[in-house]
Amino acid sequence: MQMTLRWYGSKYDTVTLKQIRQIPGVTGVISTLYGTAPGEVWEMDDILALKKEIEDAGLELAGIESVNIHDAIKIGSPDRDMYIENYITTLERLGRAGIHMVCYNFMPVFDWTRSELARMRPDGSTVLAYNQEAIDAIVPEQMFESIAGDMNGTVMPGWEPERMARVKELFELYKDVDDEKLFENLKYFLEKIMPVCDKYDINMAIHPDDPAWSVFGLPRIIINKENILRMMKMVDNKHNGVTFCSGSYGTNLENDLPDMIRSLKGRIHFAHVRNLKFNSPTDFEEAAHLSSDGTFDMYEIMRALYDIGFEGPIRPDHGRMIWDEVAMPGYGLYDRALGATYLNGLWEAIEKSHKNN
Ligand code: DNO
Repeated sequence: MQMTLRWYGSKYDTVTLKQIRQIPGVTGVISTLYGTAPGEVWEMDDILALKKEIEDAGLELAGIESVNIHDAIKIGSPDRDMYIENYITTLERLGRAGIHMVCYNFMPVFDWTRSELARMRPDGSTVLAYNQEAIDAIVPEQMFESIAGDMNGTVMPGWEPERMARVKELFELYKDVDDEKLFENLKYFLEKIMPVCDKYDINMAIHPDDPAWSVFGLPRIIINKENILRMMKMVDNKHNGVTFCSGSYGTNLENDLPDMIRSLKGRIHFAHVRNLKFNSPTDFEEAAHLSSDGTFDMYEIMRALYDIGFEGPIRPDHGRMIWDEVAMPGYGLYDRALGATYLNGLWEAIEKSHKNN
Protein backbone atom coordinates (compact mmCIF):
# COMPACT_ATOMS: atom_id res chain seq x y z
CA MET A 1 0.00 0.00 0.00
CA GLN A 2 0.99 3.59 -0.41
CA MET A 3 0.09 6.03 2.38
CA THR A 4 -1.39 9.27 1.06
CA LEU A 5 -3.36 12.29 2.21
CA ARG A 6 -6.19 13.99 0.39
CA TRP A 7 -5.25 17.47 -0.78
CA TYR A 8 -7.59 19.94 -2.45
CA GLY A 9 -5.00 22.12 -4.20
CA SER A 10 -3.20 25.24 -3.03
CA LYS A 11 -6.18 27.50 -3.86
CA TYR A 12 -8.59 25.60 -1.62
CA ASP A 13 -6.71 23.69 1.07
CA THR A 14 -5.56 25.02 4.44
CA VAL A 15 -2.92 22.28 4.53
CA THR A 16 0.26 22.70 2.47
CA LEU A 17 2.17 20.11 0.47
CA LYS A 18 5.21 20.89 2.61
CA GLN A 19 3.29 19.91 5.73
CA ILE A 20 2.07 16.71 4.10
CA ARG A 21 5.61 15.85 3.00
CA GLN A 22 6.70 16.01 6.64
CA ILE A 23 4.26 13.36 7.87
CA PRO A 24 6.41 10.24 8.20
CA GLY A 25 5.52 7.55 5.68
CA VAL A 26 3.21 9.70 3.55
CA THR A 27 4.57 9.62 0.01
CA GLY A 28 1.64 10.78 -2.07
CA VAL A 29 -1.45 12.88 -2.26
CA ILE A 30 -4.86 12.26 -3.73
CA SER A 31 -6.14 15.37 -5.41
CA THR A 32 -8.53 16.76 -7.99
CA LEU A 33 -9.14 19.84 -10.10
CA TYR A 34 -11.38 21.19 -7.39
CA GLY A 35 -12.74 24.10 -9.38
CA THR A 36 -14.18 21.97 -12.21
CA ALA A 37 -17.88 21.15 -12.45
CA PRO A 38 -19.21 17.62 -13.04
CA GLY A 39 -19.44 17.00 -16.77
CA GLU A 40 -16.67 19.40 -17.74
CA VAL A 41 -13.67 18.15 -19.72
CA TRP A 42 -10.42 18.57 -17.78
CA GLU A 43 -7.70 20.54 -19.53
CA MET A 44 -4.44 18.70 -20.07
CA ASP A 45 -2.44 21.74 -18.96
CA ASP A 46 -4.33 21.86 -15.65
CA ILE A 47 -3.75 18.17 -15.02
CA LEU A 48 -0.04 18.50 -15.76
CA ALA A 49 0.30 21.63 -13.62
CA LEU A 50 -1.32 19.87 -10.65
CA LYS A 51 0.97 16.89 -11.09
CA LYS A 52 4.06 19.05 -11.37
CA GLU A 53 3.21 21.10 -8.29
CA ILE A 54 2.84 17.91 -6.26
CA GLU A 55 6.01 16.36 -7.63
CA ASP A 56 7.98 19.55 -7.04
CA ALA A 57 7.02 19.24 -3.37
CA GLY A 58 8.54 15.74 -3.26
CA LEU A 59 5.25 13.85 -3.38
CA GLU A 60 3.44 11.73 -5.94
CA LEU A 61 -0.03 12.34 -7.35
CA ALA A 62 -1.28 8.87 -6.44
CA GLY A 63 -4.78 9.25 -7.84
CA ILE A 64 -7.77 11.49 -8.36
CA GLU A 65 -10.64 11.92 -5.93
CA SER A 66 -12.92 12.63 -7.62
CA VAL A 67 -13.81 12.98 -11.26
CA ASN A 68 -17.47 13.63 -10.50
CA ILE A 69 -20.25 12.16 -12.59
CA HIS A 70 -22.81 14.48 -14.13
CA ASP A 71 -26.37 13.87 -12.96
CA ALA A 72 -27.49 13.20 -16.56
CA ILE A 73 -25.42 9.98 -16.43
CA LYS A 74 -26.92 8.87 -13.14
CA ILE A 75 -30.45 9.75 -14.25
CA GLY A 76 -29.96 8.25 -17.72
CA SER A 77 -31.29 11.30 -19.54
CA PRO A 78 -30.90 11.72 -23.33
CA ASP A 79 -27.85 13.97 -23.03
CA ARG A 80 -25.88 11.41 -21.02
CA ASP A 81 -23.81 10.24 -24.00
CA MET A 82 -22.33 13.68 -24.38
CA TYR A 83 -21.32 13.74 -20.71
CA ILE A 84 -19.90 10.22 -20.98
CA GLU A 85 -17.83 11.35 -23.97
CA ASN A 86 -16.51 14.24 -21.86
CA TYR A 87 -15.69 11.82 -19.06
CA ILE A 88 -13.81 9.58 -21.48
CA THR A 89 -11.78 12.54 -22.75
CA THR A 90 -10.87 13.45 -19.16
CA LEU A 91 -9.86 9.84 -18.43
CA GLU A 92 -7.79 9.73 -21.58
CA ARG A 93 -5.91 12.86 -20.53
CA LEU A 94 -5.39 11.53 -17.00
CA GLY A 95 -4.08 8.30 -18.50
CA ARG A 96 -1.69 10.18 -20.75
CA ALA A 97 -0.48 12.09 -17.70
CA GLY A 98 0.36 8.77 -16.01
CA ILE A 99 -2.50 8.73 -13.50
CA HIS A 100 -3.95 5.29 -12.89
CA MET A 101 -6.56 5.60 -10.17
CA VAL A 102 -9.81 7.56 -10.30
CA CYS A 103 -12.29 7.65 -7.43
CA TYR A 104 -15.90 8.63 -8.13
CA ASN A 105 -19.32 8.08 -6.65
CA PHE A 106 -22.78 7.35 -7.99
CA MET A 107 -24.88 9.02 -5.32
CA PRO A 108 -27.91 11.00 -6.52
CA VAL A 109 -28.06 14.71 -5.64
CA PHE A 110 -26.06 14.69 -2.43
CA ASP A 111 -22.62 13.26 -1.92
CA TRP A 112 -21.99 12.29 1.74
CA THR A 113 -24.54 13.45 4.33
CA ARG A 114 -23.97 14.44 7.97
CA SER A 115 -26.28 16.17 10.42
CA GLU A 116 -23.44 17.99 12.23
CA LEU A 117 -19.96 19.06 11.16
CA ALA A 118 -18.69 20.06 14.59
CA ARG A 119 -20.05 17.86 17.36
CA MET A 120 -18.02 18.27 20.52
CA ARG A 121 -16.51 15.12 21.99
CA PRO A 122 -15.52 14.67 25.68
CA ASP A 123 -11.89 15.62 24.93
CA GLY A 124 -12.98 18.95 23.39
CA SER A 125 -12.27 17.91 19.80
CA THR A 126 -15.02 18.42 17.24
CA VAL A 127 -16.12 15.87 14.65
CA LEU A 128 -18.62 15.20 11.91
CA ALA A 129 -21.64 13.31 13.17
CA TYR A 130 -24.87 11.76 11.93
CA ASN A 131 -28.18 11.49 13.67
CA GLN A 132 -31.07 9.99 11.75
CA GLU A 133 -33.78 11.86 13.67
CA ALA A 134 -32.06 15.16 12.88
CA ILE A 135 -31.90 14.27 9.18
CA ASP A 136 -35.55 13.19 9.19
CA ALA A 137 -36.50 16.57 10.62
CA ILE A 138 -34.86 18.51 7.81
CA VAL A 139 -36.13 19.15 4.27
CA PRO A 140 -33.47 18.50 1.63
CA GLU A 141 -33.36 22.12 0.48
CA GLN A 142 -32.38 23.19 3.99
CA MET A 143 -29.61 20.65 4.10
CA PHE A 144 -27.20 22.89 2.26
CA GLU A 145 -27.70 25.88 4.55
CA SER A 146 -27.24 23.72 7.60
CA ILE A 147 -23.99 22.25 6.21
CA ALA A 148 -22.70 25.56 4.79
CA GLY A 149 -22.91 27.33 8.14
CA ASP A 150 -20.30 24.96 9.58
CA MET A 151 -17.76 24.79 6.79
CA ASN A 152 -15.22 27.17 8.37
CA GLY A 153 -15.22 29.29 5.23
CA THR A 154 -14.22 26.37 2.99
CA VAL A 155 -16.19 24.68 0.22
CA MET A 156 -16.74 21.04 1.04
CA PRO A 157 -16.69 18.39 -1.68
CA GLY A 158 -20.17 17.44 -2.77
CA TRP A 159 -21.66 20.60 -1.26
CA GLU A 160 -20.63 23.15 -3.84
CA PRO A 161 -23.09 26.12 -3.95
CA GLU A 162 -23.72 25.62 -7.70
CA ARG A 163 -24.92 22.11 -7.07
CA MET A 164 -27.08 23.10 -4.15
CA ALA A 165 -28.83 25.84 -6.10
CA ARG A 166 -30.40 23.06 -8.20
CA VAL A 167 -31.54 20.75 -5.40
CA LYS A 168 -35.29 21.06 -6.05
CA GLU A 169 -34.89 20.55 -9.78
CA LEU A 170 -32.63 17.55 -9.21
CA PHE A 171 -35.11 15.83 -6.93
CA GLU A 172 -37.68 16.20 -9.70
CA LEU A 173 -35.31 14.68 -12.28
CA TYR A 174 -34.60 11.67 -10.07
CA LYS A 175 -38.25 10.91 -9.37
CA ASP A 176 -38.37 7.92 -11.75
CA VAL A 177 -34.95 6.58 -10.82
CA ASP A 178 -35.07 3.65 -8.41
CA ASP A 179 -32.26 1.29 -7.34
CA GLU A 180 -32.65 -0.90 -10.42
CA LYS A 181 -32.55 2.04 -12.79
CA LEU A 182 -29.48 3.41 -11.03
CA PHE A 183 -27.72 0.05 -11.39
CA GLU A 184 -28.63 0.03 -15.09
CA ASN A 185 -27.30 3.55 -15.59
CA LEU A 186 -24.10 2.68 -13.77
CA LYS A 187 -23.62 -0.36 -15.99
CA TYR A 188 -24.20 1.69 -19.11
CA PHE A 189 -21.60 4.23 -17.97
CA LEU A 190 -19.02 1.62 -16.99
CA GLU A 191 -19.33 -0.30 -20.24
CA LYS A 192 -18.66 2.88 -22.18
CA ILE A 193 -15.60 3.87 -20.17
CA MET A 194 -13.91 0.47 -19.81
CA PRO A 195 -12.10 0.64 -23.18
CA VAL A 196 -10.27 3.86 -22.23
CA CYS A 197 -9.51 2.41 -18.78
CA ASP A 198 -8.09 -0.74 -20.42
CA LYS A 199 -6.02 1.32 -22.81
CA TYR A 200 -4.41 3.49 -20.11
CA ASP A 201 -4.66 1.03 -17.21
CA ILE A 202 -6.91 3.29 -15.17
CA ASN A 203 -8.45 1.73 -12.09
CA MET A 204 -11.89 3.14 -11.47
CA ALA A 205 -12.72 3.05 -7.77
CA ILE A 206 -16.34 3.68 -6.83
CA HIS A 207 -16.85 5.30 -3.45
CA PRO A 208 -19.66 3.89 -1.31
CA ASP A 209 -22.76 5.85 -0.48
CA ASP A 210 -22.43 7.61 2.83
CA PRO A 211 -24.42 6.81 4.90
CA ALA A 212 -25.01 3.40 3.40
CA TRP A 213 -28.77 3.72 3.06
CA SER A 214 -31.31 5.87 1.30
CA VAL A 215 -31.54 9.48 2.48
CA PHE A 216 -34.45 11.77 1.60
CA GLY A 217 -36.03 8.91 -0.36
CA LEU A 218 -33.28 8.94 -3.01
CA PRO A 219 -31.98 5.62 -4.35
CA ARG A 220 -28.62 4.45 -3.01
CA ILE A 221 -26.95 1.28 -4.28
CA ILE A 222 -23.30 1.16 -3.21
CA ILE A 223 -24.13 0.19 0.33
CA ASN A 224 -23.28 -3.44 1.13
CA LYS A 225 -21.45 -6.61 0.08
CA GLU A 226 -24.29 -7.99 -2.02
CA ASN A 227 -24.65 -4.84 -4.11
CA ILE A 228 -20.96 -4.19 -4.55
CA LEU A 229 -20.34 -7.77 -5.69
CA ARG A 230 -23.26 -7.40 -8.07
CA MET A 231 -21.60 -4.32 -9.49
CA MET A 232 -18.24 -6.08 -9.84
CA LYS A 233 -19.89 -8.96 -11.75
CA MET A 234 -22.10 -6.73 -13.85
CA VAL A 235 -18.99 -5.29 -15.53
CA ASP A 236 -16.42 -7.95 -14.86
CA ASN A 237 -13.25 -6.04 -15.60
CA LYS A 238 -10.39 -5.45 -13.14
CA HIS A 239 -10.59 -1.74 -13.93
CA ASN A 240 -14.09 -1.68 -12.52
CA GLY A 241 -13.16 -1.52 -8.85
CA VAL A 242 -13.79 -0.07 -5.49
CA THR A 243 -12.72 2.59 -3.03
CA PHE A 244 -13.04 0.68 0.20
CA CYS A 245 -14.17 3.34 2.67
CA SER A 246 -14.52 1.86 6.16
CA GLY A 247 -16.30 4.93 7.48
CA SER A 248 -18.98 4.77 4.78
CA TYR A 249 -19.69 1.02 4.61
CA GLY A 250 -19.29 1.01 8.38
CA THR A 251 -22.28 3.34 8.87
CA ASN A 252 -24.36 0.17 8.60
CA LEU A 253 -23.37 -2.04 11.51
CA GLU A 254 -24.52 -5.09 9.56
CA ASN A 255 -21.63 -4.63 7.13
CA ASP A 256 -18.78 -6.90 8.22
CA LEU A 257 -15.87 -4.74 7.02
CA PRO A 258 -12.98 -7.28 7.04
CA ASP A 259 -15.23 -9.84 5.33
CA MET A 260 -16.22 -7.32 2.65
CA ILE A 261 -12.56 -6.49 2.03
CA ARG A 262 -11.70 -10.17 1.62
CA SER A 263 -14.56 -10.67 -0.83
CA LEU A 264 -13.20 -7.85 -3.01
CA LYS A 265 -9.68 -9.20 -3.54
CA GLY A 266 -8.15 -7.72 -6.68
CA ARG A 267 -10.86 -5.07 -7.00
CA ILE A 268 -9.97 -2.65 -4.20
CA HIS A 269 -7.97 0.11 -5.85
CA PHE A 270 -8.10 2.72 -3.10
CA ALA A 271 -8.78 2.64 0.64
CA HIS A 272 -10.16 5.24 3.04
CA VAL A 273 -9.62 4.00 6.55
CA ARG A 274 -11.27 5.63 9.55
CA ASN A 275 -13.22 4.76 12.63
CA LEU A 276 -16.73 5.62 13.78
CA LYS A 277 -18.15 5.66 17.27
CA PHE A 278 -21.77 4.55 17.47
CA ASN A 279 -23.95 5.92 20.25
CA SER A 280 -26.93 4.01 18.83
CA PRO A 281 -27.45 2.32 15.43
CA THR A 282 -28.74 5.64 14.05
CA ASP A 283 -26.35 8.01 15.76
CA PHE A 284 -22.63 7.95 15.14
CA GLU A 285 -19.69 10.32 15.21
CA GLU A 286 -16.32 10.25 13.49
CA ALA A 287 -13.93 9.18 16.24
CA ALA A 288 -10.13 9.22 16.16
CA HIS A 289 -8.63 6.49 13.99
CA LEU A 290 -7.51 4.39 16.99
CA SER A 291 -9.64 1.25 17.56
CA SER A 292 -10.21 2.04 21.24
CA ASP A 293 -11.73 5.44 20.44
CA GLY A 294 -14.54 4.02 18.30
CA THR A 295 -16.51 0.96 17.29
CA PHE A 296 -14.35 -0.67 14.60
CA ASP A 297 -11.39 -2.98 15.00
CA MET A 298 -8.89 -1.09 12.89
CA TYR A 299 -6.30 -3.84 13.19
CA GLU A 300 -8.70 -6.32 11.56
CA ILE A 301 -9.47 -3.87 8.75
CA MET A 302 -5.78 -3.33 8.01
CA ARG A 303 -5.07 -7.04 8.32
CA ALA A 304 -7.77 -7.85 5.76
CA LEU A 305 -6.24 -5.32 3.36
CA TYR A 306 -2.82 -6.87 3.95
CA ASP A 307 -4.16 -10.40 3.44
CA ILE A 308 -5.68 -9.62 0.04
CA GLY A 309 -2.37 -8.11 -1.09
CA PHE A 310 -3.72 -4.57 -1.32
CA GLU A 311 -1.20 -2.42 -3.18
CA GLY A 312 -3.07 0.79 -3.96
CA PRO A 313 -3.13 4.18 -2.30
CA ILE A 314 -4.68 4.37 1.14
CA ARG A 315 -5.51 7.44 3.15
CA PRO A 316 -6.61 8.27 6.64
CA ASP A 317 -10.05 9.72 6.32
CA HIS A 318 -11.86 12.51 8.10
CA GLY A 319 -9.93 13.65 11.11
CA ARG A 320 -11.20 15.35 14.24
CA MET A 321 -10.60 19.07 14.58
CA ILE A 322 -7.98 19.30 17.33
CA TRP A 323 -5.35 21.68 18.72
CA ASP A 324 -7.40 24.74 17.66
CA GLU A 325 -6.89 24.11 13.98
CA VAL A 326 -9.26 25.93 11.63
CA ALA A 327 -9.75 23.91 8.45
CA MET A 328 -12.32 22.19 6.29
CA PRO A 329 -14.26 19.93 8.69
CA GLY A 330 -12.72 16.45 8.51
CA TYR A 331 -9.75 17.65 6.49
CA GLY A 332 -7.39 19.37 8.89
CA LEU A 333 -3.74 18.43 9.14
CA TYR A 334 -3.23 17.28 12.70
CA ASP A 335 -5.64 14.45 13.23
CA ARG A 336 -5.17 13.05 9.75
CA ALA A 337 -1.40 13.03 10.37
CA LEU A 338 -2.03 11.08 13.58
CA GLY A 339 -4.29 8.75 11.60
CA ALA A 340 -1.68 8.14 8.90
CA THR A 341 0.96 7.40 11.51
CA TYR A 342 -1.30 4.99 13.36
CA LEU A 343 -2.29 3.14 10.18
CA ASN A 344 1.36 2.93 9.13
CA GLY A 345 2.16 1.49 12.56
CA LEU A 346 -0.52 -1.16 12.26
CA TRP A 347 0.73 -2.06 8.78
CA GLU A 348 4.33 -2.40 9.91
CA ALA A 349 3.30 -4.68 12.77
CA ILE A 350 1.13 -6.84 10.50
CA GLU A 351 3.84 -7.08 7.87
CA LYS A 352 6.54 -8.02 10.36
CA SER A 353 4.43 -10.57 12.16
CA HIS A 354 3.74 -12.25 8.80
CA LYS A 355 7.41 -12.30 7.89
CA ASN A 356 8.38 -13.73 11.26
CA ASN A 357 5.87 -16.57 11.06
C1 DNO B 1 -16.15 13.06 1.80
C2 DNO B 1 -15.67 12.14 0.78
C3 DNO B 1 -16.57 12.07 -0.44
C4 DNO B 1 -15.87 11.30 -1.53
C5 DNO B 1 -16.71 11.16 -2.78
C6 DNO B 1 -15.99 10.33 -3.81
O1 DNO B 1 -15.40 13.48 2.63
O2 DNO B 1 -15.43 10.88 1.29
O3 DNO B 1 -16.89 13.35 -0.86
O4 DNO B 1 -14.70 11.97 -1.87
O5 DNO B 1 -17.91 10.59 -2.50
O6 DNO B 1 -16.47 10.61 -5.08
